[in-house]
Amino acid sequence: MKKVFTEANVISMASTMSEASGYQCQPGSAIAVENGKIVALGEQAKQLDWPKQSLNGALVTPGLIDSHTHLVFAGNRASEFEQRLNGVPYQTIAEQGGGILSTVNATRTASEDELLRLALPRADALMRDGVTTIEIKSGYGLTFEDELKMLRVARAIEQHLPVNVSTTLLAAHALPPEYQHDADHYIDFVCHTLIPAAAEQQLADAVDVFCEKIAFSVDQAEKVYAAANAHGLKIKAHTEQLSDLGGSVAAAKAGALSVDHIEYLSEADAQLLAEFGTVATLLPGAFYFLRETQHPPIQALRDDQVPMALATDFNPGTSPFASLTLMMNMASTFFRLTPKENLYGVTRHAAQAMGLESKGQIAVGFDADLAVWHCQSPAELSYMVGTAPLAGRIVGGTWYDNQGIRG
Ligand code: DI6
Ligand code: FE
Repeated sequence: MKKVFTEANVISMASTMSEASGYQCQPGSAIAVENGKIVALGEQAKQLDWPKQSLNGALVTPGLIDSHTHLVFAGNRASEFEQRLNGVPYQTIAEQGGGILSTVNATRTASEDELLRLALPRADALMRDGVTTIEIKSGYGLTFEDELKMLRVARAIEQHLPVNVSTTLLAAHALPPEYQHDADHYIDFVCHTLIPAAAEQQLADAVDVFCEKIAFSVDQAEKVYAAANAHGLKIKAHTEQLSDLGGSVAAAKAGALSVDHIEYLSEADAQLLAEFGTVATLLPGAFYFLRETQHPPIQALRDDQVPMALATDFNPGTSPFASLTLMMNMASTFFRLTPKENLYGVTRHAAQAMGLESKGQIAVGFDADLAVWHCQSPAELSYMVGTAPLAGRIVGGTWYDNQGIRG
């Protein structure tokens, strides 16, 4: 339960973006952990007479946090991918009952065991990239039982793999066929039946809405946020992905932790996010896979000091990528984010986007969730893809090597 990790080149992220110290390497440092928490750093940690484990001069960052995934689902959408390559737009496929609804059919049919069997290797892939915490959304069930089933599967991942999972009820992801032309009644069902049940059974930490022309309106989203607030659940939102409906500001006003996608966010609304303290989550995998050309208003977000998070959005339709370091590379190539902004985006800012106050930094009192890299500088994490520089992860104070073997 007590251990000191020595010879660590620590990038703590324990300061805001604008203060320099958090991204400065502290070479040859030490991190003392006890009962899953960081209890001492540097000289203080070295002096403790506890069992020691040398990290041999490896780079140590906070464990990476993937703050937006849809990794519980059945089936795949390779044929839809092929359709799009033959010229059919994503929106048209969605309107014809394909898209999200095809994954809904496959997910409804799958048993809980089957969904878990499919989800575990996806979570494992993220972990091999240094991830220690994953947010997982429902949204492919769209019935009472199937949404709760998805959330139970997401929770179960934590029992099978050394990773922290937070769950999000995304029942307002698409209109289920049972409610066709009756979106308001579906939203009533989400607000008055599903959210209370998910909260009561402690299956959801947060609630999310896909606020878009092909999904739910700002008015409908606001009802869902009110129900989430009434039941003590956090709020996240998919907004301004395909068009500018003003959904981001509506979510921020309702207290959303983050607004995600935001390619079509206006610069004026970017400024409002700063006032509400909402995190702007960028999802470059979906941007890339949909061959989107509209860029999120990065410079406005930067100027207004809106914290930017970065996530995989791992899902079978628009972002089939289980690698957070690939997203870091894409954020730099597509959005010109710096490696420093990327690392904030997958650690400190990602923790903020999930409301996890004890994660995302290497500091006393924080959870002992760390990623250990065969790297000289943190820029390498955004630079080279597929060479797996991960030496291991420390989850709740316990070491796992890059094969996931506990040490
Ligand atoms: N936006 C997305 O990119 C995903 N969900 C959402 O609201 C797409 C999910 C899918 O196509 O299966
Ligand atoms: Fe998403």
